[in-house]
Amino acid sequence: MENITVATQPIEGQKPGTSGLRKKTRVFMGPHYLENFVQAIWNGIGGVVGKTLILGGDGRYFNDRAAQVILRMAAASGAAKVIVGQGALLSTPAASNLIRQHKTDGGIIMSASHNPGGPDEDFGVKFNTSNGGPAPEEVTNAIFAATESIREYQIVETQDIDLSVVGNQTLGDMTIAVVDPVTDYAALMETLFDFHAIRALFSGGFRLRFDAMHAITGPYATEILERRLGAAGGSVVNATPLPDFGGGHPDPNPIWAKDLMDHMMGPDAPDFGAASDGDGDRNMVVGRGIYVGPSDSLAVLAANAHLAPGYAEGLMGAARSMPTSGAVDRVAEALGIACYETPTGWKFFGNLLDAGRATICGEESAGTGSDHVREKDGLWAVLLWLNILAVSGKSVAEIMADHWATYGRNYYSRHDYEGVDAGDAAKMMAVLTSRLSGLPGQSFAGLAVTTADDFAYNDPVDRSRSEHQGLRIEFEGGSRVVFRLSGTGTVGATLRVYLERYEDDPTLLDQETMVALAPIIAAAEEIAGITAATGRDAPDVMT
Ligand code: VG1
Ligand code: CO
Repeated sequence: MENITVATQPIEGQKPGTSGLRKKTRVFMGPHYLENFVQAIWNGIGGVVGKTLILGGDGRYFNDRAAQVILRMAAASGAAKVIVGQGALLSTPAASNLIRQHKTDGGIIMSASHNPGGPDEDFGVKFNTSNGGPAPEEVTNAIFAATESIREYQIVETQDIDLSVVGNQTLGDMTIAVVDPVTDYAALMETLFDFHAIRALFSGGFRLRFDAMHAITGPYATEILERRLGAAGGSVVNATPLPDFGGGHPDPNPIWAKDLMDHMMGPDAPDFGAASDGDGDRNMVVGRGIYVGPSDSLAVLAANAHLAPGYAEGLMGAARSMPTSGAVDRVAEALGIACYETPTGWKFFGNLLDAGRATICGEESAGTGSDHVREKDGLWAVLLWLNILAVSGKSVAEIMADHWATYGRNYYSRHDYEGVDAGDAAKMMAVLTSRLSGLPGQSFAGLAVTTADDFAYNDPVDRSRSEHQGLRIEFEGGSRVVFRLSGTGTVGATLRVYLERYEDDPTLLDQETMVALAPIIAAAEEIAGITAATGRDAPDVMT
C-alpha cells in the first residue's frame, strides 16, 4: 500500500447546491472530479487527521466505486476511522443517526436523492457535520473555496476493500468498521413510536402498501414494517435497491409514484400507502382514496405528534421552509409554540433543532423530520402517521377532514418547469425581482397584491443571513405565489412556482386543488409571464 500525492487543477462548477454537489454520473466519473471534491471537503473542514467519519450512500450507480475512492482518500489524509454501511449503503437519515450516535466528526453521503440514477443520470456527494446535519453554508462555502484553489490530492493505492461483511478491518493506520445499515436506525425508531399499538393495528387487518421505489428505504422498511411491526409480507414493494432505481425517478409524488397512486385510488385500495425517495429522506403519504400533500402532512404530524411516545411531552416549536404552505403555522399557533420560516433545504433547520427551538420541521417537497436526527426522514414520517392512525382509530380521510374543519385548508400545489434554458430563467427572475417593489396595490387576474419581496433569512441562533431565497407575492385573503430556481438539478434550470390559497369556509373545504387554485395560477402567469419567458405553456411536473 502506497500513499501518493496526485497533481490536479481546480475543476469549475463544484459548488454545492441545496443539498450537496450533484452532477451527471459521467461528470463525477471523469478524471479527478470526485477526488478533487473529496479533497476539497477535507481541506474545507480543516483536514481529517485523527477524525472519525461515517460513509454510505443510496446504492445508485457509481456508489460502490466512489466509496472505495473516498475510503482511500480518508486513509491517505490521516483519518482515524470510517464507519461504513454494509455494501456502502446508508439512507440519509440513518447516516445522520450514525454520526450522532457514534459522536463522529461528520460523514459523507453519496446520493443525488430524488434524481434518477445510472451511468447517464445523476450522482451526488454531500458532507454532514458532527451534529448529523447537512453542512451549513459557512462550511459548504469553505469547501467550494477549496475546490477553486486545489493543486493536489492524497490517495492510497490498494486493492478494493471488501465492504460486504460486517466487521473491522484496517487500511494503513485507519480503521474501517463495516456496520449493518439498518440495525441502529430501527432501534431509534422503536424509542420514538408505539410499536405495540402499530402492531395491534396490523394484526387487526390494517393493510399497507409501501413503495420503496427500488431505492435505499427497501431494507429499512422491510425490517421495520414487515418484520418488527407485522405488516403482511409483500406490503413493502420495490424493496431491493437497484443502481438505476429500476429506470424510474425515485421521487415520491403522485407523478413518479403513479403506481402507488393507482393502487390507493383503486377499488381494493389498502388503508395506507407511502413511498420514499432515492436516499430515504422524503416521504409521500396517501390514504385510501385520498392523497395527503406534504405541507398538510407536516401540519397533521405537528398537531398529533403527542400521540407518539417520543413526542408525548409536546413540541418545543415547529419550522417549515418558506415555500411550504402555512398549514403548520396554524397548528403552531393553536399549540402556543413558535413557528419558524427558513429557506429551502434541510441545512437551515439544523441550528433550530440543535438549539431546542424546533422539534418538528418540514418542507413542501415531501420532507418531514424531527430532532431525532438532523435530516428529514421518510420512514419516520410514515411511522408517525401509523402511530397516529393506530392510537386515534381514524382513517386518513377522517383525519384530514377533521384537520381542515379545525384549522381551515391551505390549498397548495407546486408547478415545476424543468430543463429550462438557464439564461432565460435567470432573466425572468431578474425582471421579476426588479418589479417586486411596484407590485403591492396592483391586481392580477382579479387578485390584489398586498406584499412582495425577495425572501432573506436571518438565522436566530447564529445570526447568519441568507439572501435571495425566493420571490414571494402575497394577495389579499392570504393567498400567495412563490417563484424560485431549484438548486438540485443537473441540466439547465428548473423554475419552481409554489401556489397557495387559504380557505376556511366550511362549505369550500372539499374542492379539487387545481380548481381552488385556478385564480392564483392565472395571477402567477399574468405577473411573471412564465409562458413567454420559458417557452412552455404548461409545467412539466405538478405536485
Ligand atoms: C429540492 C427541494 C428541497 C429539498 C431539496 C433536497 O431542492 O425543493 O425542499 O430540501 O430538494 O431534497 P431544490 O433546490 O431543487 O428546490 V433531497 O430529498 O434531494 O435531499
Ligand atoms: Co432525498
